[in-house]
Amino acid sequence: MQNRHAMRPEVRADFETTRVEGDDAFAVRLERFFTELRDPLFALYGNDARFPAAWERLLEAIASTAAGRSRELRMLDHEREVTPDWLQREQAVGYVTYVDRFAGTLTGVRERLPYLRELGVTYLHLMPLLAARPAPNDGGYAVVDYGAVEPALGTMDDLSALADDLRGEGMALCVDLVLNHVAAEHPWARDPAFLRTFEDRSEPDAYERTLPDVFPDTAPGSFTWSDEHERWVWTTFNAYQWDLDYTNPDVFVAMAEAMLGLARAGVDVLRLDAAPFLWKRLGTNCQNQPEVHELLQAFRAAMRIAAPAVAFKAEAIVAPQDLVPYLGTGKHEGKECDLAYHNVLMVLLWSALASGRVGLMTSTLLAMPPVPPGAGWLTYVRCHDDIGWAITPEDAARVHEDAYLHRRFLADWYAGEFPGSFARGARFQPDPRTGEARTSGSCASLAGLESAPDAVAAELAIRRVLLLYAIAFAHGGLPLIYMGDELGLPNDASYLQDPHKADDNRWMHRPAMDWSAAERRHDPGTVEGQLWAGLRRLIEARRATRAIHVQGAVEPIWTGNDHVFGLCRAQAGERLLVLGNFTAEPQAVGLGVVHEHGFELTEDAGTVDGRPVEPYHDFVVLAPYQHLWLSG
Ligand code: OTU
Repeated sequence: MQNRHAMRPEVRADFETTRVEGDDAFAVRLERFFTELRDPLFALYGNDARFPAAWERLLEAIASTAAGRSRELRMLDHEREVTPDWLQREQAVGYVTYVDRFAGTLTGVRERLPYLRELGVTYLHLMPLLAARPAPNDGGYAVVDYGAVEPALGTMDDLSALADDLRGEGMALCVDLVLNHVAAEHPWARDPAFLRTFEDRSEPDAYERTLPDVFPDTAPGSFTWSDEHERWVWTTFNAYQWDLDYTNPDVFVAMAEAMLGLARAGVDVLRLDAAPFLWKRLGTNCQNQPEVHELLQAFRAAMRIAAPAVAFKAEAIVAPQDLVPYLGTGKHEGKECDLAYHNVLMVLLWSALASGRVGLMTSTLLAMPPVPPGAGWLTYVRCHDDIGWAITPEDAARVHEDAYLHRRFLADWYAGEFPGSFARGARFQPDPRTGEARTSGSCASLAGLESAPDAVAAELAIRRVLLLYAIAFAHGGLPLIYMGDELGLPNDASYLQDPHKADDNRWMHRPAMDWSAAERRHDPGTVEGQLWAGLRRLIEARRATRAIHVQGAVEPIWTGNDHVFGLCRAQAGERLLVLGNFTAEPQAVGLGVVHEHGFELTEDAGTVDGRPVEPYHDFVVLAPYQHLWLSG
């Protein structure tokens, strides 16, 4: 209340007149989060003549969203306000897929829910599903209408019906929201005030001196000439993805309205695509600017007032010191995103698998800044994007390695070009100047399933997949299963036949669901059966282990064996030790290490891996790629 006196007169009036009839909880939320909404917007737009009208529209959109919430959604708002860790619990397991590639349409997804229920999924992330420009559209990341579903996938009503079904199954729905750019064909792109445009090359050239290239190979540069505007348009990604100008308050409000519309449809989590890029500043890489965090706080506050059940997930694939602020640090603590992708863990898992050594992973994870209270990671092994080998000189120096050489090694290894490599991936956006590249490829193919000449090699590949998933499941975070990994789907070359996809090999790891492979999931004699059973064991192990909770302590440990990763978790008096062998040979760890951390080797330590484990003298011996779970 005390902050009210600091408000400008016209804003105080707004505060007192924004009401939702018969909804006292709304009034409480408005008062609680009002300054969290107002302060960043005043800081960004306070002197902009367009702001008063934009602000009024924003408050109207917030109030009408709240007023339109069904009784059921209001109960959900309340439930999540009293259970703020709903995405952090041991039951939480996510699944990520494209609608069309999984089940054709949104209605098709509804019909496939029994499959997800059987797997144990509680969170479903559907890749971009709003109306997009015709291909090429970057897999839907070039939206023409934020208020409509892509017609080939269904309608807004279908989306609501799916959200209802999911809620009935205890599954949350996450949807992509492309914040940074719109399709060149979007109505907003007709208005130069919504875009960053330039009369000539002088400013673009000045910016490009410090701008990295996201797609250097297929979409070099960050500016595209528009005949329509007769100006250069800012295009961070592809030439048809036009960056929005967030210095304009109308852009903020238009995007807030899009968010609130998805909340109205019953969406539970918004994945904020390309969040780092929202604010540009000359002389910088135009990512992670302080204003981005002001914008995210304001979006968050608007949603908390209108529909507090909805959570935010940041898609920011940036260095740890830039990443953790998306979870709310400093003055934004508790006011930004609930979740962010743990890209560093994902990269380190594949690095350890290729090198067979865990020193870099252990030391880099030990150096990670802690997650702010209340927020959590998303942990994952694969996603729809390439893997960028984000290993810094500081990370490498800690284990006396050379970062550049290690990155090159990983790109070579996962392209299947390094001698002895089991991987069958491909280089993505190679940079001929440095010889570096990112990596495309499905989890199974990168882990050696595609190249396996016989059953023994295939078994090792399956074990590699399960080892990576085991660490992602234990680490602390909401773990995500990328569609197809549960069945070992290999690379898919069919994108090469599609002229709108052929130049983007990320499509090789975006296969269509193979439902005939899925039918083999209960047959233990098949690859599908082994992977399915392995993931089911992991999901059950999570559910039974309270120390898995995201708010629990996460402590990587040195095991005394450079091939075996160790991770301690602790929460509410319960503890977990996970050990993982990253090589194809048996590896021993001294029992002293286990005891020193307060654990005993129990007979059931191998249950989650599915293979027994026995002590050998003063050691525990892990089979190739075996992982052990010890409770304490
Ligand atoms: C995201 O990725 C999506 O995940 C991609 O599939 C899209 O192509 C892209 O946005 C454009 O919408 O650079 O290489 O720090 O890493 O936003 C992928 C965030 C990307 C960026 C991320 C981007």
